[in-house]
Amino acid sequence: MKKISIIGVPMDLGQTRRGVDMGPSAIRYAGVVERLERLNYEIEDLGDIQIGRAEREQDSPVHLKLRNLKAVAEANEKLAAIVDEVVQKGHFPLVLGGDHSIAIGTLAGVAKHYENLGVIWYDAHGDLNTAETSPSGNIHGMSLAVSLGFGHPALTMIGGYSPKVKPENIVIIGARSLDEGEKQLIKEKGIKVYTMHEVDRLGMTTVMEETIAYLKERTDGVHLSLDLDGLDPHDAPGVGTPVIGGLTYRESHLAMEMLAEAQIITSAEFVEVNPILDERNKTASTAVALMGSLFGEKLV
Ligand code: B3U
Ligand code: MN
Ligand code: MN
Repeated sequence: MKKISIIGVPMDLGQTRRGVDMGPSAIRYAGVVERLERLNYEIEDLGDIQIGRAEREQDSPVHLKLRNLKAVAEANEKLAAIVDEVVQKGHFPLVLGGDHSIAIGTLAGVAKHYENLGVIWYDAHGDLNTAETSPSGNIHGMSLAVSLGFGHPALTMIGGYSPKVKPENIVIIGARSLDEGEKQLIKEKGIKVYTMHEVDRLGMTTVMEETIAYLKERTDGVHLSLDLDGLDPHDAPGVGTPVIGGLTYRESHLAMEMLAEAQIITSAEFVEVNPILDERNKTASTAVALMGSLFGEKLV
């Protein structure tokens, strides 16, 4: 596929640290369009989706358990519709976040085009919480659960259908901070997870070989949802919830290169870039470099 449509989602309402709404801008500033054009893709930048306002506790009875539910749901409905159109016209949707709550909309737009959409969730976290299990009430920690059909119907029913993905079509890579409820869901549903323990034991080459083989055999398209906090904070300091002991810059490039070689990725999003917490736009630059590898950039 030679045409990529970029969609910016300046969402910061799925968590409580300001600044992640400037993620799309920082990623564009780091040269995403030029980088991909050099690889001979035709790039259409659709600009940014409009995000509503933060809500207050007195605005909604569920606010403390599902922060900014209405605004997050509305933005994701819009995102789903745009992503749906992009896929319909045969372009590759590349979504720039914004916090990880936007995966709800991206997946809602993409998943209806596949019988068995695969998902690679590259993240320090599982994002498998529900209002009941979440320690924070932050929706960015719930987006994968929502896409599996677990959570508030205002979120699970975005795009008019649920679920978007099946548990057996998901691979989580880089996990090292999982809440009790998330661990339970992983066990109950048999979700494939490569925590940092497996990455260290097997090495990234084997992790990706296994991931690719696993997804190739059971899916007809694969969405890459890459949370920059999957990387170690040394390499990606500009994120809202850094967790030490993460995936390196080099491991991440290798992962992207292996995905490019396997030609299995049909949509992608890069999320949680927060330029206010960053060091000289390092995290956005890393995101763009990883996109380069994902779209086929070679060292020689
Ligand atoms: N699991 C915690 C923390 C968290 C999830 N995603 C991020 N942080 N980035 C929660 O709030 O659900
Ligand atoms: Mn995440
Ligand atoms: Mn995360």
